[in-house]
Amino acid sequence: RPNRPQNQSGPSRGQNPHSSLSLSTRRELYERDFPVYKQPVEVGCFSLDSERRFFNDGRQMRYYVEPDRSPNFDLRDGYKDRFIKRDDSVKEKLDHMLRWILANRSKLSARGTTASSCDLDIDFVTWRGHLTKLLTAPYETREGWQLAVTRFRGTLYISEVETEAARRDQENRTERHEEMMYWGYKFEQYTCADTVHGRPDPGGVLNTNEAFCTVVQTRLADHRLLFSGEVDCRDKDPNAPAAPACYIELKTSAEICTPKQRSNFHRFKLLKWWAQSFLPGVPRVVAGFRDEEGVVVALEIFPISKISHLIKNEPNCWKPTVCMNFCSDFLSFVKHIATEDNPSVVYLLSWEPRRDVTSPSTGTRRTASCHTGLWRR
Ligand code: 0WD
Ligand code: CA
Repeated sequence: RPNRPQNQSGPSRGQNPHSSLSLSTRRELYERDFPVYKQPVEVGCFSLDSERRFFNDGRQMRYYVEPDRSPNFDLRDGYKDRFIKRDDSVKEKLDHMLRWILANRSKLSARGTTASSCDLDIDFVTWRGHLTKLLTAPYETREGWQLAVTRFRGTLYISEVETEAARRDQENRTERHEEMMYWGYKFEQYTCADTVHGRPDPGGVLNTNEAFCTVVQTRLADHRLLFSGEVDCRDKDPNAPAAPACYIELKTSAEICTPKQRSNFHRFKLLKWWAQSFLPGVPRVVAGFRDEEGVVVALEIFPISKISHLIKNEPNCWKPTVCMNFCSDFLSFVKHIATEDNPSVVYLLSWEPRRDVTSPSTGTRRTASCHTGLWRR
C-alpha cells in the first residue's frame, strides 16, 4: 500500500511547530496507513563463538526440538556452576555487522557507476535491536535511548550509546534480577540442539558469548535497510521454508494467572515480541511460561501474524501501524539531521519517554567520534 507521509516536508514535527530539530513520539501522529515494509530477505549470516570470535558462517545455528511432554524445565539449574556470561562491559557497537559487510561486499548490490562503486546501495545499517526500540518508542514509558549516527559514503550507520540511566540500572541489578536474565538463555538450552538430528543438552555449560545472527535486507517506505539480529534457532524440518521464515524466537515469561496479568502481557510484552520478530520476518515465537521459582509450566506458540488480532480487544492497546510509521518518520528525521558525509562526524539522537527525540548537537555543532575526542563546529 502507498505510504502517505503526514506532511510534505517529511517527518512530523515535535511540540515546537517551528522546530525541524525534534521529532514527537505521540501516538496520534502516526495513526495512518501501514507503510510499505518489504518482505525481509536474508542476505547472509554470521556466528560468534564461545570466545566471541566472529565467523562469516552459520556454525552457531541451532535446531528447535519440541519438548515431548509437559516441560517442567528448571531454569535455575546451572546458574551457579555451568554458566559463562558474556562480558557486557565490552561495547561491541556495530563491529560484528561491519565485519560481515567487509566480508560480503560482493553480495551487496553496488551502484553502477565507477565513481560511486564504493557505495553500498543501502540507506541504513544497524542492529535489529535498535530498530525494535524505535518501533516501541511511542508506547515506551520507562526507558529512553541514545543513538549515534554517522553518514559514510551515503549510508547512515546507527549504533546505540548507553544512557546514564541504563548504566546505573546495570550496576544496581539485584542478584535475583541477574539470575532471571539467565533463565531466558537456559530455556534455549532445554529446547535447542546443535545439529539437525541432535538432542538438547541441558547438562552442558551455557555460554552467552555464542550467537548466531541473520543479516537481512528490506525497505521501510523509502528507506533501504540492512540489519542483523540474533536468531535463537530454526525449524529442523528439511521442508521448512527458507530463512528467515524457518527461524523461531524463544522467550520466557511469567505464567499468567489473572485477567490483569493477561492484559499487561498483551499490552507490554507482546508489543516487544511482535516488534523484534516482525522486523527480520521471523514468523513465530515459542514462549515458555514459568512460575516464580523459574520452572517452565507451559509452552505456547505465538505466530507473529496473529499477534495484532490477539490484542485487538485490549482497550488502549498498541498498534503496529503506529510503530512502523514512527520508525519510518524517525529514519526520515535522521536523513535530515545527519547530512555531513564524514566518518569522523557523529550525530547523537536522544530520547526520553514523554519527550521529543532531539539532537542536542544539531545546528552547526556536532560531536566527533569518541576516539578523536573532538568537537566540530
Ligand atoms: O553492545 C551493544 N550495545 C549491543 C550489542 C546492543 C544490542 C545488541 N548487540 C549485539 C550483540 O553482538 C548481540 O549478539 O547484537 C546482538 C543481538 O542483536 P539484536 O538481535 O539486534 O538484539 P536484540 O533483538 O535486542 O536481542 C536479541 C537477543 C536477545 O534475546 P531476547 O530473547 O532476550 O530478546 O540477543 C541477545 C539476547 O539473547 N542480546 C544480546 N547479546 C549480547 N549482547 C545483547 C547484547 N548486548 N542484547 C541482546
Ligand atoms: Ca530469545
